[in-house]
Amino acid sequence: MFGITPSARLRPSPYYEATLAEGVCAFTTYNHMLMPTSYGNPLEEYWRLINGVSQWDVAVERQVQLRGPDAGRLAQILAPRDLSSCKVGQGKYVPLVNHQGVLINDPICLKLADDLYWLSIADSNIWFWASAIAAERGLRVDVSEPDVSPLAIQGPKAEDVVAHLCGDWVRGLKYFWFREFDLGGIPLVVARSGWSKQGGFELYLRDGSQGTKLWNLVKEAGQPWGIGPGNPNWSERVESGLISFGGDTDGQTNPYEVRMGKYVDLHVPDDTVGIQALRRISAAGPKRHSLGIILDAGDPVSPGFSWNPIYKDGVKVGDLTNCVFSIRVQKNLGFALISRDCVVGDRVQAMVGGVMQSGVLTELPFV
Ligand code: THG
Repeated sequence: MFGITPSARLRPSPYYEATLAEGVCAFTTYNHMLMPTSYGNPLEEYWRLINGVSQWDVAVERQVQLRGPDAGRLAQILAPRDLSSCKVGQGKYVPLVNHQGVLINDPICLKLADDLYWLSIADSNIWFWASAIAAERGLRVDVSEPDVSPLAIQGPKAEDVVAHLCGDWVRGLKYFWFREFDLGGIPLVVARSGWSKQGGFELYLRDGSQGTKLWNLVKEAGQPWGIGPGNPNWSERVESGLISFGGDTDGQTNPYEVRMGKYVDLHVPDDTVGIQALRRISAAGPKRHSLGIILDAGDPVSPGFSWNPIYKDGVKVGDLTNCVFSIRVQKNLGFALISRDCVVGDRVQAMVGGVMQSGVLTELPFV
């Protein structure tokens, strides 16, 4: 169809050569990098994630490193979730908001040491944000983007593969916890995490020159379990109700509207960015909420690039922020960011690809 013009602005991942060798055939951009989105066989890639094990180039999940005596202070100033109980070796999913309480990213915060944190970010520039806030508040902390590139291993067989590769200790890792590990000269952080609900691990590679080597070691270790290439899977993530920052959120979305209220602690210190706004929003009650929508149409629909309006009784009540044909449900499923006046069971219409579709609102997740 069309190609990609190489440039230093659009950085390839350390796994780029390896994914080309696997037959990658589509990319998206994320954090000014390329991320594989297809190897040409969607059904095979989907079922490999659901029933087996899949390896993903997710180097685009960049780390914003906070290092110095005030690293923990800065992390808590940036994140409206209580990090005071976070242990070295533990990760926590944290919403980041601006001063108005609007969601600006949803990273995993990893505490590597008392003076060393990583924010493993979604698609927005938190490096600028964190360094500006550190400077304005006069904090003793160095903010940088280190040479760290996650490779995800996802699916019910992922634990067997990672145990085979790194040792049985990985079986004891709790969700979002991690350990530093040297894999025959390849420096890694091994975490139980990943953007699917099928279970798995992420290997944070700390030396970009060894991307192909790591990819091939994982591929080799996974052979007995039929490992193959994949990527964050759109159908699985919608079925599982996982939010995509920037896709399911806009310039007005607060955490309460997208089922992230449980990751906000209103008692964090008053100098946490956005906490005053979140206290107000929480007290007043958010105006929108996220529900699932199941379209009646049996054939896959094409939602296009943008959000699609949702109507009830002819009045616009919200937006369809994504829509995908679910392989397990065999229906078009989507997320509705919609007025709190609309509830589960309501029948609504959504304009998708220029066609008015009917559907019903449901709880999330779907599966
Ligand atoms: N891995 C790493 N970095 C990342 C992502 C990742 N950065 C960007 C993006 N993904 C961050 N977003 C999410 C969103 C959801 C989850 C993980 C990262 C997730 N959520 C579970 C859920 O919603 O059920 C559990 C969260 C919890 O209860 O604590 O796993 O994938 N390195």
